[in-house]
Amino acid sequence: MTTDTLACIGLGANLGNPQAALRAALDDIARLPGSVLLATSPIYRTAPVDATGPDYLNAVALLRTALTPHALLAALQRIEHAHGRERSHRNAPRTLDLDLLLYGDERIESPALTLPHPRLHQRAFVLRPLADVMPAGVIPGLGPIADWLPRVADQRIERLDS
Ligand code: A4P
Ligand code: MG
Repeated sequence: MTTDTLACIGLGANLGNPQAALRAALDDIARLPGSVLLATSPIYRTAPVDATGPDYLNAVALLRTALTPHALLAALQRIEHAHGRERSHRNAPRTLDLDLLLYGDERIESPALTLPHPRLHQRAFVLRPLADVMPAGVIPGLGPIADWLPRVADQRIERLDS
């Protein structure tokens, strides 16, 4: 068995205690079977994109994993549920949202799992923390992360102090 696929997970929360939710989720991600947490980005405060409600806190985790992409997504959904996530409608405010952003150079297009995450290159709240953990990273089919960052410069995002 190899544990050689790099995967990136996007974390977001804008209800309850978002900072506590992100930290607890990072602890859970660090304990995923067959996986090693390699890096976590700083936490950022971000303006809601395509959504209303309070500002979000967002971060990205980089791991090396032996889980398949579908098994990893299922594990992330279990973590969301454990943190009280309720899906009322798409883009609804949430206590915790975990998205599988990248899984190696895998490209998948299905409703249950699309890779790379279809909207990641349009969003500063993903691209900034993604560039922190993978400065030289490339989005399969789209090119270097660093090339997309200037295109989202109009989206409000600030690094949390603590
Ligand atoms: N799904 C397909 N591909 C993936 C993937 N790569 N990762 C499916 C995760 N899930 C994936 O997701 C809906 C379905 O997408 C799931 O059944 C899964 O099988 P969801 O998490 O239930 O619903 P959602 O999060 O409301 O929708 P979605 O499409 O994930 O929305 P986004 O794109 O995550 O946007 N603004 C700021 N500042 N920060 C945020 O974090 N987040 C959103 C949500 C909107 N605006 C935001 C933020
Ligand atoms: Mg989501």
